[in-house]
Amino acid sequence: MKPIRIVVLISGSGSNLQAIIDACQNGQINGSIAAVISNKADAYGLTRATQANIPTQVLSHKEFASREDYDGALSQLIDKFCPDLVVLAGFMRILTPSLVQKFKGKMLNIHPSLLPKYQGLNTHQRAIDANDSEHGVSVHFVTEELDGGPVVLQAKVPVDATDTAQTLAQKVHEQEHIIYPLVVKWFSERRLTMEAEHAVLDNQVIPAQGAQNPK
Ligand code: NHR
Ligand code: GAR
Repeated sequence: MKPIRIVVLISGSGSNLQAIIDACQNGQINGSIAAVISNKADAYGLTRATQANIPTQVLSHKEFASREDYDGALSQLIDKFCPDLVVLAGFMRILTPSLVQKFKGKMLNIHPSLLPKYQGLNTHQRAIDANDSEHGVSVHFVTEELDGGPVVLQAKVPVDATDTAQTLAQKVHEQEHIIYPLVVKWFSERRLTMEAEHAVLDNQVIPAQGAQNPK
């Protein structure tokens, strides 16, 4: 099977990027990262990419007058690398409907909550404030609805009485680095698709809480 080409979009530390780099290198994912694009010039993930000999690009949203202009430039930049899959890994800019449409079924995001709970930002503090006993992370296909696309896989972590947003984020991160490479592996094996707003794995529609017996 032909290895897939992946473009990863980041804004920050890139620990999920690192997990995907490692999974490409050890053969878990049937593919390679063609480029890493950041909207922030000082994102540590750019250093991680360079260390792995992956081309990097910075496209700062501050240099564009509107979201439409930025996403037009971003779309062209992504296209240069001819990706089969675009992975949002801590990318912090909301994408316009036209960009999302263009990569429909080929764009994944990792969001630090048990969706549909806590769409948007500041999820760890919101889970603590709500006294939730469990929290977690979701990988989903990106659609026009922010954090609203079909869920592929979730992982749960317990919320302890002593947890702060920081300690909870750490626990969630450990799970992120397991589930994101696994989902990209499925995509690389052509087992995972999006059909009519549903995520489909091995020809079965994935339920709202994500795939249940992931392998
Ligand atoms: N775009 C679309 N259309 N759909 C999604 O599901 C998207 C998306 C873009 C990013 C990641 C998302 C997350 O996992 C994501 C999913 C940024 C914001 C945000 O409010 C919200 C959600 C996500 C990413 N960004 C501010 C903005 O004005 C900027 C915040 C900042 O720079 O710190 O774009 O949570
Ligand atoms: C991750 O926890 C991811 O779930 C979250 O940002 C972190 C990025 O970490 N994503 C969002 O909050 C998207 N709005 P990383 O840069 O180390 O991969």
